[in-house]
Amino acid sequence: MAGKPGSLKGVALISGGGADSAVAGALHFVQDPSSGYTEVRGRVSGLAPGLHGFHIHAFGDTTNGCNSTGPHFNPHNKSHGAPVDDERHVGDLGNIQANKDGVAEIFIKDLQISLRGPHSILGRAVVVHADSDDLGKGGHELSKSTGNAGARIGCGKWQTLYLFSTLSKCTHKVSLEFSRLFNKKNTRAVGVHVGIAARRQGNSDIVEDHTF
Ligand SMILES: [Cu+2]
Ligand SMILES: [Zn+2]
Repeated sequence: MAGKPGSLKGVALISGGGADSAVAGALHFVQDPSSGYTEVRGRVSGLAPGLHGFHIHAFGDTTNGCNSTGPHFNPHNKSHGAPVDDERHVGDLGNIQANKDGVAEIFIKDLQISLRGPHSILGRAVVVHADSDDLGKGGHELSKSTGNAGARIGCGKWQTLYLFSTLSKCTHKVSLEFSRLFNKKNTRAVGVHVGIAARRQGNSDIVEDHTF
């Protein structure tokens, strides 16, 4: 899907809520223009082993850490649920599972989150929680609103510079290369390097090169 003409793409970098948090990750979102499915791929590290609630929250505002990202993105005024439920927030992506090393490999395909249109998730925030999301079925007073997934331990928002739509009528092949930049202890992503290459007739020219 990644190379399909017209695909919409987004990248969100996840970092921890607190200064000493080790939670870090990068997530790639690609939406197929014909089926509407959005694929989420990536990894988040620095987690406790086990399940962690994973959502799109309403606001791409991290000025007060993950707490300023607001509630789950819910443009249709529904109750919290599982990704497979009809009754769910658009932002309900369920849980991600960290292995014994605290690393969660993520691969999700979802039809409700979209990178375009009036209910686009772009500009909002991706949030990882301390606890598992009960998918609305835990019987807790918070089950129907948050899945009772506990503290927000990591979050990230999209950077508009990373967003582009593959040109469908262009004779160039455009590709993006991302690499993450880490702090000295290698525990926290502090930036990303992006190279944008346009290829024509077998020649590759880096046309843009950015570090954020
Ligand atoms: Cu959440
Ligand atoms: Zn929800």
